Amino acid sequence: MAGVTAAVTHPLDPLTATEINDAAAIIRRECASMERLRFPLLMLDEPPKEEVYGFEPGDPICRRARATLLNRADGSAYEAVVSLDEGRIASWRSLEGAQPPILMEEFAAVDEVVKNDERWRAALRRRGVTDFDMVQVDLWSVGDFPIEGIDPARRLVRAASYLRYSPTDNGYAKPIENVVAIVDLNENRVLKVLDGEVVPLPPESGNYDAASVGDLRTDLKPLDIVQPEGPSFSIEGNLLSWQRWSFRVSMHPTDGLVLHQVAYEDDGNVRSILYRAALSEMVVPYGDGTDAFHWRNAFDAGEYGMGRNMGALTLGCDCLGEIRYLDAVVADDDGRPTLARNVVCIHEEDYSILWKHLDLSTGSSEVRRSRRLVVSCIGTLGNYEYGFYWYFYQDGHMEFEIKLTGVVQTRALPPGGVDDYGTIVATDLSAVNHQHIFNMRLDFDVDGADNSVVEVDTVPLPPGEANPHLNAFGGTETLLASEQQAQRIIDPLKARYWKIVNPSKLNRFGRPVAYKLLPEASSLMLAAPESRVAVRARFAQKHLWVTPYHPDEMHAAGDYPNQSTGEDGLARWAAQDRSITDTDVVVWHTFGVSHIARPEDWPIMPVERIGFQLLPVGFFDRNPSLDVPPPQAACHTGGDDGE
Ligand SMILES: [Cu+2]
Repeated sequence: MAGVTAAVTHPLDPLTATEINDAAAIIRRECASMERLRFPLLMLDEPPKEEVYGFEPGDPICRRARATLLNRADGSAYEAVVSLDEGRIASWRSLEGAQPPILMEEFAAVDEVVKNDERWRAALRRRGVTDFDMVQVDLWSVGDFPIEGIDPARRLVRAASYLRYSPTDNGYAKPIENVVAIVDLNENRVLKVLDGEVVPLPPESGNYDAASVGDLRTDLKPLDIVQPEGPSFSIEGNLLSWQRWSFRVSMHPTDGLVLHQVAYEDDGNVRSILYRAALSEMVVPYGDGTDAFHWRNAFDAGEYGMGRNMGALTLGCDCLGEIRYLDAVVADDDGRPTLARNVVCIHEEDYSILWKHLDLSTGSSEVRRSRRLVVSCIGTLGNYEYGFYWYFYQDGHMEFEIKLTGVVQTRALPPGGVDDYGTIVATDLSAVNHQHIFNMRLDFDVDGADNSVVEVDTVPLPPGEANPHLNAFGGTETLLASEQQAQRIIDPLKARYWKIVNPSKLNRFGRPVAYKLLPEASSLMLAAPESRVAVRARFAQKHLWVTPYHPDEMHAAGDYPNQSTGEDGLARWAAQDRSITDTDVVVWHTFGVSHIARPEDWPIMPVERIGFQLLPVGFFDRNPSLDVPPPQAACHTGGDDGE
């Protein structure tokens, strides 16, 4: 099988096109009787951590593929691990009661099957819509809301409709209100059409393309980013190196952008920080109580596949400057490799000052420019765009940011009507209240695998001998010893953060080396804890969870949230209350945006951002960026008499 792994130089390299073909062929051979076999997921089965850490260049690499399979003929689903070296299925299990994520072909199928349904056509005619080709049909996962007369074990989606007068129109300007089709995906037919109150189409256009806008600004002068000697980073396969940082970048069909083995070279030693960092799940619950909306909740990672919905990025548009791209080879619904071009963009940015001081006694000043490395990708999930941005800085800190943009989800209002659940953004058009709640899985290995997590609050010291003037304050540290103790929320008034420490690696001050997770202020799930969506997204009840590493625990709402009832995921695992001290910990961070739309979010939403930072705390002995050179002579002299 040497040919299979010819292009593979590291155990974490994503599956090659050949490997995807081989894995699918091995599975198909075993499943010859399944006429409508599909591959909702097919990707690298990530090797055990010990194997990765023990790997030396040139070592033989054991390659396995992991597939989630759906037999559309009977709705049965399976999970298979394929040994590519041995050319056989290494493990196989039936996924009783689980619905794999929605297939790409199902999006197209739903459009067709809905448009051919007489009940749906009648509902549209009742609203004066007769040109069905101009209707945009959006597919929505169904969650686990009971639907009268329909067996929840079927593979189901709902479909909402929008009218376009021209093919390039923004359909969300014209929601065809109160018409919802329920579709059985395996049987390819509409089971039911909800046809509620008729609401006229809102009158205004929501188009935002340059031709529709017309009068464009004319006072923008060119801004060119020039790096005459090229960028300062290097890419070897999936390994990226820049300014002492190194890490592996890949695209996972569910998680999207994945970083592996994030490390920093400190005085010749490559020191690990994170083994793996990626989105584990996200949910977009809508806060509208009506029949046409209350069920709308998208688990965009597990139900639709964040990585499968990444777009190709364009130079000068999505990224500016001296750009390098990474392509991804992804398996399609039939287990065939397809090339997703330019899905990851890598570039450097000037980011203002890194540090500065003007010595007032001499007038001399030292200042350094901050350069940051940006690794980004942008997914389109229905009406929304999510940009995922990792930033690496020269002082050993890193930042993760999600940029939210796209078109807000809308409903049509009766003429002159009001909306309790949203913001009116155009005549008789409301943008519905909703949240975007993300969960990042951060598998820390701070200077080694065995870490602990400490909560730090900055609080006043109690009055008394140590605080006679009542001004003293400090950081109080609480070790989070077990999974139950580690379910925490933010507290901005205490400047709360969480430190991931290595208890057996002390710095020169005798303190364990650490990185801290600095959260931003954000709300948690606003739907009641007993609501269907909250039960299915229990990860959204806390900002912080910590678990001991387990290879099967990858996704905060379980591997298969589509039509799930909410049993699987973080809350279930953490109920074991396992010890999380001085062990291989995984930190799960929940954060999000509670989006009450502004009129300015229409017809397309300017980017809103949310994220977190990871900063070294005693990981280095001092500011690790003293050796960043001044960009020009004037930056480290200054002052008339400073020379
Ligand atoms: Cu939003």
